[in-house]
Amino acid sequence: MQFEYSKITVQLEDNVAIATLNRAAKRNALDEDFIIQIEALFRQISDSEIKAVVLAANGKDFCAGLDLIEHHRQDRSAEEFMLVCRKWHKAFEAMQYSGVPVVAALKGAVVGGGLELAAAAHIRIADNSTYFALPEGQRGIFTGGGATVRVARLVGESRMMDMMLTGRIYKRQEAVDVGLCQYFDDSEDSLPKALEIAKKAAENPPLSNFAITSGISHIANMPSTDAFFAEAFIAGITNTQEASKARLAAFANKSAPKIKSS
Ligand code: 1HE
Repeated sequence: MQFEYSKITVQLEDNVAIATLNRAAKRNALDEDFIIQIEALFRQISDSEIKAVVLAANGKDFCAGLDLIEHHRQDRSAEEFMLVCRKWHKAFEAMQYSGVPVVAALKGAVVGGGLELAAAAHIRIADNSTYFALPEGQRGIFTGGGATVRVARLVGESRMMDMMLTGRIYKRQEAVDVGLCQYFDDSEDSLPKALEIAKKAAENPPLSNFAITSGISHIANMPSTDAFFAEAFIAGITNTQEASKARLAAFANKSAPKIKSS
C-alpha cells in the first residue's frame, strides 16, 4: 500500500498504521494543505485492511493548531474562513468515522486546533510533556475545527469556556480527570503505550471496532429514543457476525480467557 503525503508519514506494523504528523519545524501547525492530507489519509485507511491507527507527531509538540501565519497572511474573508472550517470538519469526521480505531500519542502542545484534531481520535494518551489548551480567546479568534462539539463533550461546556476565556492549561493526571485524555503515561514518550493499545484494539473483529468507533460516535448525535433504535440495529449486525460466533463458542467450551481483574 502506498501512502503519498508530504505532511504525514505512514509506517505499517503488521495491520497497525503509525501516521505521523510531519511538520515539526512549524510545530505541526495545520495549514490548508495539511487538512486536505488528513482527510485523504483517513479515507484511504477506511478502504484498507488497516485495523488500527496510531496518530503521532514528529518534533516536541503534537500540534500547535491552526496555521496562524497562513491565516494572517491570507487575510481571509468571513466566507473563506467559514469554508476552511468546513474542510476541517470533513477531515476530522473522516478520521472519527473511518470505522478504524485511532489512538493519539500526544506530546508537548496539544492546543487550539491541535486539541480539535486529538479530540477526533478515539483514544488519547498523554505523556509528561503533554499539555492541553484552547488559546483562541487570547488570539482573538474562536474554535472552528469541531471543538464546540467534541471538546465540549469531553470536558463539559463550563470547563471548555474556562479554557477558552482564561487560557487554562491541563496536563498529566488532571487532564485524564477532566476527560481530555483517557491515559496519562508517566514517561517521556506516549508512543509505545499508544502502539500497545492500538495493537490490542486491532485484535477485535473489524466489524466490532467499526461499531464501537462509528456507532458510538453516531449515537452521541441522536436523541435517546432514536439512539436506542440505532443501537439495536448495530447490535443485531455485530452480535451475530461470524467472528462473534467463534468467540462465543470458545467461551462456551471454556477455551476463551475470562474477564478477571488480575
Ligand atoms: C506556527 C504555529 C502556528 C508555531 N501557526 N506557525 N495556536 C496557538 O495559538 C499556538 C501557537 N504556537 C505557540 O504558542 C508556540 O509556537 C508553541 C507553544 C506551540 C511552541 O513554542 P516554541 O517556542 O517551541 O516554538 P516557536 O518558536 O513559537 O515556533 C516554531 C516555529 O513554528 C515558528 O516558525 P519560524 O518560521 O519562525 O521558525 C512559529 O511561527 C511556527 N509556529 N505555532 C503557524 N499555530 C479552525 S480554528 C482553530 C483555532 C486554533 O487553532 S487557535 C490556536 C492556535
